[in-house]
Amino acid sequence: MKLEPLKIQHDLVAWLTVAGDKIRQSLTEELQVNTKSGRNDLVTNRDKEIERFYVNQIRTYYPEARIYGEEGLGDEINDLSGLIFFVDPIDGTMNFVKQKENFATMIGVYLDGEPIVGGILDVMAQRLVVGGPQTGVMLNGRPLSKRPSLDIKDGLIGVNSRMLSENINQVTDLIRLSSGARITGSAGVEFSQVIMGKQIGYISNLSPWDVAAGWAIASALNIEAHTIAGQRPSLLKREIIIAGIPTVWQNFAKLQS
Ligand code: 2AM
Ligand code: CA
Ligand code: CA
Ligand code: CA
Repeated sequence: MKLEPLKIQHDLVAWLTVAGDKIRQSLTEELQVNTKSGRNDLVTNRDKEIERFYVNQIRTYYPEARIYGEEGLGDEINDLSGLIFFVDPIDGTMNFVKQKENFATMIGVYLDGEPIVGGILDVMAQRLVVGGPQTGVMLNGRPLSKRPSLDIKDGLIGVNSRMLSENINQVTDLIRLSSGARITGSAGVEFSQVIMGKQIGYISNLSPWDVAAGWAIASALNIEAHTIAGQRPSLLKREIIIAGIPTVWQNFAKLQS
């Protein structure tokens, strides 16, 4: 099989756009909301419908690929071999239910664990970032360049509210060094902020489908992603991820030692 990153990128743009249209059009329809692991971990019928749409598209156009989807309509994934589509149909389901904004739909594509392309659509802002190491990065069709280096004191850092309330020393210390913390409640929107240069970093406890799209796009810019131990994301389990321009990890690691 010949890999064509640009073709995959075009397909992601098409599918994310259709999914975004579907989600916005159905906003006034009744939503069935259920809990998963706890009262703050929600899933709706819309999450499942959109994942089903992506799975159908991927199975049709990339039958050799495997699918790692949050809502379980894809495959069971225990290793990263071959072509894998990581699918998060609605990222920020709590925001989708409560705010009707600040949520994303996203897909990341990897070959043997290496980033190929990712796409994140902020559904209500209609802001689409897409790209990867071989294709470059676009924001709504316009190219984005590498992020300039900034001092830690000159940038905002996104975190998730649970991590802040758990009061992990390194995280609160890092926030104190920065221009401040922002809590959006959607990993996709947070990664987009870093990719667009509106935040220098994002720290959260994330599952593979939360990380895959953002990391694939970010790896085309000078944005890194590390685990607490300084390794690259495993893409196989939930783990704390520190993403950002290099100064974010450098300062985080210094606080650790
Ligand atoms: P989700 O809405 O797709 O589940 C909220 O802080 C962010 O963390 C969202 O991107 C959310 O993705 C993600 N997240 C990951 N695991 C979560 C969990 N167990 N409960 C709530 N949000 C979770
Ligand atoms: Ca979820
Ligand atoms: Ca998610
Ligand atoms: Ca989700």
